[in-house]
Amino acid sequence: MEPSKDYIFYHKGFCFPENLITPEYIDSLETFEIRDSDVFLVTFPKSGTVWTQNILSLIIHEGHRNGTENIKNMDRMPWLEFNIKNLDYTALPSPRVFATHLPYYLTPRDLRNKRARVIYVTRNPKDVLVSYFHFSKIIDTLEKVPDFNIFMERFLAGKVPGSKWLDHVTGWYSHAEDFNILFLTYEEMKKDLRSAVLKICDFLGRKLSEKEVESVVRQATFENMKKDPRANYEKLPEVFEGNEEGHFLRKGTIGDWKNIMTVAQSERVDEVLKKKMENLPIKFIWDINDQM
Ligand code: PPS
Repeated sequence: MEPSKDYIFYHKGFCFPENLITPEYIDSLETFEIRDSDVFLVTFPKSGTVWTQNILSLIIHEGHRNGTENIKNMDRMPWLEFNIKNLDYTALPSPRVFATHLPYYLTPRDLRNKRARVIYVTRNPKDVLVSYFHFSKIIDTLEKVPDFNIFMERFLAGKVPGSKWLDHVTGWYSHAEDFNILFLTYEEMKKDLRSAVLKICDFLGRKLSEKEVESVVRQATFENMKKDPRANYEKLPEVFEGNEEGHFLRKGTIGDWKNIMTVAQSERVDEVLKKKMENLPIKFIWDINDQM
């Protein structure tokens, strides 16, 4: 079962969701004017984007941290390539933060001149795959694929927005020297959120007091984000169906793949990915009880 052409298209070798972006807009991003203070949060889908967005917002905006501002993360930190609300990005106050799933070679040219900062977050691909499968059931812009096995084969073949997981991650890691970039993993954030927050503060050159760091960490836990309407993506734009069954913040853990994948499916992912993953400078962990 091939993906429906109504849901995806390819441009410059990369798979995009059909209704959220045009090839012309993608091309225009090459010359997107960036500011030195900009931060670009880059991920393959379902790798911890919204989580890191929330952490960034809590670090950068005191009003978010102390609860005096009620601005949703998705409004404050828009998607670079999916400008669904037609915002004027030049009118956003500095520092601007953009989220993006773009591969390294489609990002604004000046990012590759080491202007602005990039934070790249990776997650182990089995949890990405399972999260993606569930997400496809609650979002209008993805084709619903009831059979996990079919979704898995599409994921492995790169026939989903974001293309092949391994290409995305390898591309960014192997071009690290072109960017001013911080690499993080979902798993290290889950295992030691405080250290990840401190790494981000350091990268951004932000000095927070001990109390402020504590406040960021507390508000960025899965449980607290789920309750926070600024961060939980429960009221999403019209692209979502308002589906009662699924939540954007679904499980938020490491190793949920074991609850859905059979041994054969897990081996199939290993067969396609694991050998090549050994070349990446990342220590992947696959279970919440594994040590970093
Ligand atoms: S998207 O659609 O690409 O922007 O999705 P993304 O935000 O990258 O990934 C969604 C998954 O991240 C989980 N999440 C969290 N996990 C742990 N702690 C916190 N605070 C947190 N916030 C979001 C979210 O639950 C999705 O993972 P799954 O496995 O589906 O729960």
